[in-house]
Amino acid sequence: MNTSTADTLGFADWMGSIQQRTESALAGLLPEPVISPRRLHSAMRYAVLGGGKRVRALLVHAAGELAVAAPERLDRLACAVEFIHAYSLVHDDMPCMDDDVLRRGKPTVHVEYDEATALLAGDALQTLAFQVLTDAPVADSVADQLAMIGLLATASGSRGMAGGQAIDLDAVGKQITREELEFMHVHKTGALIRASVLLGARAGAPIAEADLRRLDHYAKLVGLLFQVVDDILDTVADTATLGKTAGKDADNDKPTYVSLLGLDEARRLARDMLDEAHAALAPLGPRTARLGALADYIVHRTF
Ligand code: GRG
Repeated sequence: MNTSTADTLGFADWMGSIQQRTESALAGLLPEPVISPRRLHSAMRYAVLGGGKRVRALLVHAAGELAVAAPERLDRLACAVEFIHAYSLVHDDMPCMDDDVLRRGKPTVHVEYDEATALLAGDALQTLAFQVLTDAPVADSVADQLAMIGLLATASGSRGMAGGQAIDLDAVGKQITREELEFMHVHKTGALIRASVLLGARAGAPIAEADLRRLDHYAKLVGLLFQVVDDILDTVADTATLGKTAGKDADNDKPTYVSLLGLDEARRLARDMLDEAHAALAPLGPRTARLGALADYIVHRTF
């Protein structure tokens, strides 16, 4: 699908087509399971393929369309972000962290394979994410491409997602303030979502600084919004719908937006943040319709 075809699609069809092309791109970039070490390659494919909403890939493409970026570049960026995301889920589910047995409606990687394989599959997915960003152009200059690789590294590392996960583990069983909860989620969940938007936006024609700041504000809100809704769903949805164990946060005595604010206030916060996300996009005009629709989807999703 080229960009002009993408322009003519309604949101649901566009979303389906990006999810499909992301699945194919991921399958093409992952090592085949017949290549040695077979068990590790099989576990990597199991962790990544055949599940997941591909929210981060959708954000890469929606932001990339704004910059009229080549769809092939966006596929590569979307895959890099989805590989990092998949690695984080594999490690998060392990007994040393959340100790969960169900993910995307199937047994978690350490249950289906074993703990050592899950650890290695996560490690290898993380490095594969960076390898795919060095194998082909995703920007107009090498300097821009290096900056984009740096952006993903920062978003994934100790000052981004991994740091947020460390704060999350430390918060178990503790009373924390709303500011501390927000700080944790801006890093744990928000950093990679924010990176998805910024990478897409930087893959094509230059976008004015002021517009990039607006997109960044939108991305920060959407990252946090994603987590507020995740906390609500963890409370109100069932395991079959979520494809992961419901009520896990309360069981693990983890502070969440629902435990801190209550369900009604958490829902109100999600509505307010959604309004603010739309307001951040408004000055950029109708070109941001898909980013706006994605924010709506993130709030109204059921899993
Ligand atoms: C292990 C370094 C490291 C980090 C783990 C992201 C994360 C940090 C842990 C995941 C735990 C969790 C359930 C966080 C809530 C938000 C979140 C990332 C949910 C899962 O993302 P979705 O809903 O998953 O986009 P799919 O399966 O649709 O891709």
